Amino acid sequence: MKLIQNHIDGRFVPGKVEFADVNPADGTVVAQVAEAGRVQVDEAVHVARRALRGEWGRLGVRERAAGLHKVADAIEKRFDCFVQAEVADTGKPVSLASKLDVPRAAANFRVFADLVRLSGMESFQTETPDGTNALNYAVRKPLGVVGVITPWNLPLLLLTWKVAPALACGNTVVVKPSEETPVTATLLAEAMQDARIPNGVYNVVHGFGPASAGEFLTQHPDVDAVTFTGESRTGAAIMKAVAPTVKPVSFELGGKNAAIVFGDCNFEEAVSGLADAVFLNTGQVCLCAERVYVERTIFNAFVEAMKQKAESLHPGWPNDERTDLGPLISKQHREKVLSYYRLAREEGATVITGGGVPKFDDDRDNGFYVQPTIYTGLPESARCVKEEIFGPVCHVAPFDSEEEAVSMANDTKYGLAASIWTSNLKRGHRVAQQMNVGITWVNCWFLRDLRTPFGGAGLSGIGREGGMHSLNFYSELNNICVRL
Ligand code: NAD
Ligand code: 6OH
Repeated sequence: MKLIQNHIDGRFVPGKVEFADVNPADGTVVAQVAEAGRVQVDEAVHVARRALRGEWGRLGVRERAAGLHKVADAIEKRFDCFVQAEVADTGKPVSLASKLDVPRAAANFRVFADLVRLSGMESFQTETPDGTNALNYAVRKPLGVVGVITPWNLPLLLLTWKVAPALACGNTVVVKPSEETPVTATLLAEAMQDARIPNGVYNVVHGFGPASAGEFLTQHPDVDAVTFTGESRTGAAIMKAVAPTVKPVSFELGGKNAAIVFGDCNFEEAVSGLADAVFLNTGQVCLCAERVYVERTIFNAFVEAMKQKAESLHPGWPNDERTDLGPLISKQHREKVLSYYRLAREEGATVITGGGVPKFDDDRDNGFYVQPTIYTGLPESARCVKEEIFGPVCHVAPFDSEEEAVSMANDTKYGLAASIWTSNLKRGHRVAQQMNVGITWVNCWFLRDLRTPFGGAGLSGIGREGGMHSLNFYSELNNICVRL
């Protein structure tokens, strides 16, 4: 059986304990994974610190940027390998991994390589009482060793979204990928070697959160900053862990995102966009819409059209090009999603479609598939309308006025993303500006420009990444004031 190892100082190293990496499509074990203990996490942090003082720390911005482009080249060279690894680990359709996850990983390196090379610095000429003036300018320095902790839903995309800007700014990293999806982070170590990124700059430790590699990394006194994507509750635990050493954090957390569909929308485009927003990656994208508010004039037609979309999805084997709905990530996550399917009924929902588990009569019955599901009829106070489910499911509710729609959409402790569907652009802007979220799409969803701010309000996160926001998080600014 294949062994997925830790990667420390350019070497692949086993662990004392191993755990299984399971294929969610049929429940088979695809590999064993070496769990890093406290000693190995300590070693990874130590070599990452040492690498800061070595060749990597002496490189100029242009050389670092060139190195990151080579990492992108190396990802593209191993494209099929990355796609296959991501498909086996997550169960996501091969079409999705090859259109979204792997191309975005390469793009993450290219965008931040270019951005850091082309970005200038802040400067101010400051007047002094004697008229001699002073010049202020800020220089960027790396934070140091950055701990990167990532989830299982878009494993390589989300890991590289953080690793690329961290390296662009001259840091070294110790990454702890999700225990559910350890392979692409490990493959990335090979791409780093192809690109001749010096040893110790990119290190991987495998394991779980509490009392395992995740916690050992966040608690480590020699880690200078932690960047994390995952559940809001995990973010809270990490905040506690970093508090004693006052590490800066960047958190991209959960959501309970709303979509508002106005009667004047382009109906076909809205239905098709919303079908993506609800079901893409089996609903396991933090930006997915789980609350859909539809103007009453088109409510029945919209629910019927979404039902047809849900029922036309093809929940096949992940490697089948026709598959557009994979399984959930794990047995445990399926239990959670199914518990919400049950709860929705107890809370009085009308089941428009789905609500259960599909039957295949082949090995997929040992996997973690669920039916795409649409509910209506729940009160806004229902737990299924308030809590993140993270599955292929939404609740659709009618509204009668713009104010009512805005008020329902904003009635949440989360604040990640929203989408507005209307052909009245004036209304699109007006409503978008009232959304208490970090990202609002108008007549589209998950359309990304990597230079834009990305992050969430409330329980959905702390800070913004993307473009200059990433460069600002992953560097320490030293303002220099020179008397002229
Ligand atoms: P999770 O929080 O369970 O795990 C994420 C990572 O944190 C894993 O690597 C895990 O091992 C680690 N971890 C868990 N407990 C830890 C601890 N105490 N200390 C240190 N590390 C710990 O999240 P998940 O289930 O993997 O991912 C799904 C969640 O991620 C959803 O809530 C989703 O909304 C969120 N998410 C948010 C974004 C965003 O950009 N806002 C993107 C993707 C996913
Ligand atoms: C959450 O599951 C998706 C996050 C997406 C990004 O962070 C991104 O940069 O597109």
